[in-house]
Amino acid sequence: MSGQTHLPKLSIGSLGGTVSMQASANGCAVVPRLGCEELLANVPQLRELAQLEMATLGLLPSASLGFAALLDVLAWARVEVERGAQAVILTQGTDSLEETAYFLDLLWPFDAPIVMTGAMRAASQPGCDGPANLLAAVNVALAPGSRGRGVLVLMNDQVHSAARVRKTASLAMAAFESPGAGALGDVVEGVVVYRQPATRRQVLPLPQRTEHRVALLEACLDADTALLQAVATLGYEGLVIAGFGAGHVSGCWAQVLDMLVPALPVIVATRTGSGPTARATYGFAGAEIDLQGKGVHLAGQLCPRKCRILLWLLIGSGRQHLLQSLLPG
Ligand code: DAS
Repeated sequence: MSGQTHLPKLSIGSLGGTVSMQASANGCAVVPRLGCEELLANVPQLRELAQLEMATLGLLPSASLGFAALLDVLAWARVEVERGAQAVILTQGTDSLEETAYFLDLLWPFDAPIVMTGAMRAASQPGCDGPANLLAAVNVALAPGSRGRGVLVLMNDQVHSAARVRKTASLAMAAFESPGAGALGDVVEGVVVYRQPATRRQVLPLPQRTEHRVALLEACLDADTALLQAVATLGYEGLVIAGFGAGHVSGCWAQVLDMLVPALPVIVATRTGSGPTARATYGFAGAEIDLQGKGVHLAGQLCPRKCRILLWLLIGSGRQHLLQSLLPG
């Protein structure tokens, strides 16, 4: 590292996911295998761009990450920035990336960015995208325009905000989008081009409690109310519903919400994947006007999964009263 001391410092932590996956032999299925150093060995150009601190923080498929693990990742990233890292890069599986990025973004207090990336093709597959994504993530991490933007997701040469990014395809290489908003920027020949300036961010305090649970249910045709009714008795402290259309539930679900809302915060979001919930359009039982009258919070642009994370963090720090002001219209 001595010949590189003029280069900026970056810290890279790896958590697992397809980017780290390999098959043990031809024809075998892939599983997480590569630690951080092995991942970076496939991208030798990185050493010409930055002094790299590397840490293998986990080796999991991203569906098995959890809030406790993310709080540990956050603590690690804080220390790295306090020790002089200009930015932090995290690699992980793409399946839960839209949730982990938002979780970390809500808690990240620094101007130094966290740039998260992964891969759609495993490291042992022809045409694997992990090395290109890592290189582009380093470009994003080093770009002055990335400062003050919180946690960013880099996939397929596009930079997305943590609050809007979603995985919208199961296996396609272009699997990430920010529906309704578009990407924040692009990486073009190694240069990061942002489409808009950074905006003011709201950072939440660390949760004091972590044992509480928030349920997420999806409204669907002819659904009974058994699970919905059980939410309070099972000890959940908050509920998110991925509602129909512009934030709607059936008449029978609306009746159960009369009983639930006094007991716990309830958010209704849209299950459509794009667009906001309505506020003042529909007048039937279970539509947004009826739900707001009952004290239900409407999610605005925030997708159901991100709503659950926001509510969990707010309950954990005793700040449920801020919920409505944090739901983007
Ligand atoms: N689908 C995989 C990925 O893209 C698995 C995972 O999320 O860990 O990384």
